[in-house]
Amino acid sequence: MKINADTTSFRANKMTYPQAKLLNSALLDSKHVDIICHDSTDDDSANSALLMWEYLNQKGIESRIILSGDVNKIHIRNKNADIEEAESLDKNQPADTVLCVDFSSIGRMQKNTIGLLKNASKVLCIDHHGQQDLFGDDCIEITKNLDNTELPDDTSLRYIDTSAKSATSVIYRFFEALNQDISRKQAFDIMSGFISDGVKKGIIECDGKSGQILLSEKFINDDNASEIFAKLVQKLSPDDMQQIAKNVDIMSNLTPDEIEFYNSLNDKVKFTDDKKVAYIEIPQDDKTWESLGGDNPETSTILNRFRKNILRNMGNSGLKYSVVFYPSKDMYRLSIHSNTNNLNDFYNNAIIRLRYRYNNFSIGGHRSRGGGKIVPYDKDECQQFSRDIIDCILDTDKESHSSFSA
Ligand SMILES: [Mn+2]
Repeated sequence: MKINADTTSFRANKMTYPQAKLLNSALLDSKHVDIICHDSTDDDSANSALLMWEYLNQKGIESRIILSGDVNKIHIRNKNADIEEAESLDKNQPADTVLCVDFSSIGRMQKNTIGLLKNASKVLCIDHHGQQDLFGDDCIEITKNLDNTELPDDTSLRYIDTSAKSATSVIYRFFEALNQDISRKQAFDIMSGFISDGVKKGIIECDGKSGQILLSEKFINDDNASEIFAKLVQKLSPDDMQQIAKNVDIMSNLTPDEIEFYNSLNDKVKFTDDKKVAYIEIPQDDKTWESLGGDNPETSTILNRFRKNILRNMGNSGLKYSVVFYPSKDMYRLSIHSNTNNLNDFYNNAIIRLRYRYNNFSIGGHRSRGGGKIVPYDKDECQQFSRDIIDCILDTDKESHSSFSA
């Protein structure tokens, strides 16, 4: 069932005691618990799994963590936990209890884990994603911030709070409801998932070198997030916070090849004649791009940093837009930053002009940053696409300028 409420008197979504008790007894009444993370497991999913694994371990319940993707890119404190990669999992293994952490959609499951779910005698879920197609109506899905008095009386083995900023913070609410004190180690894991997802959402910024964590206004105004953050910080040392910031700050953890690629962008950048637009085109068959693993968290962070930096450094000399064109799976993408705060006009113009010219064209985002894509036929079409986009940026810019002077 879905719980919606429009309330302005929100304090923080707590988990109710009956809800926590139901999940807890289902877990403790198990012979073995398989804790499944989502495909391309990230820090939030992995840390959620670790928190639950350690909890079960402490209670004498056998369990293991199943994660997938590039395990070396995940940051978890306790690497001695029982961790298995989904890629090497026996598909037909029977399961006793399955606990899904940080996903509730079949589309986010590594295919080898689906069998476990089907064979399990009990399936539990702790999540914060709105994309929910695994459990149908058989779940509690809290989609809005609720006042304490409005929390649902119903309970379910699948608990999804989409107002939570990370799956680890839903687990925080689980321990809180059970009146379990949070240890420093647990606080570290909860914070790791929290900061990692927060950075992705853009409500937190991290500097791995100084260990600084900057909270956006949006974050501070979110009672649920700021309450959990404040409670976790109390448990952690400045060194802990620095370590977490370092783990999440991708730019501080690049490989030598990635750093070389980042530095090479200065040679690759081109400018339009009027110097308003800086842009980079990475062709579909680019070997370096391929060797770095194509479009992934590292390469997209590098390109993002490049766009922001060049605007910051050259904004005073008239640069208004920075754009990168790059291949991504079967697509050709563009990402754009602008200091004009007026990209909406560009998106609208691009849609009018290019919608029928390109296969699967889409574009959009925020006023200062956004992106688009096509599914191209060949390399030539990619080049044509970047020319069309640049033309569209320049024309839109001229229009806005003439409307100012008019
Ligand atoms: Mn998450």
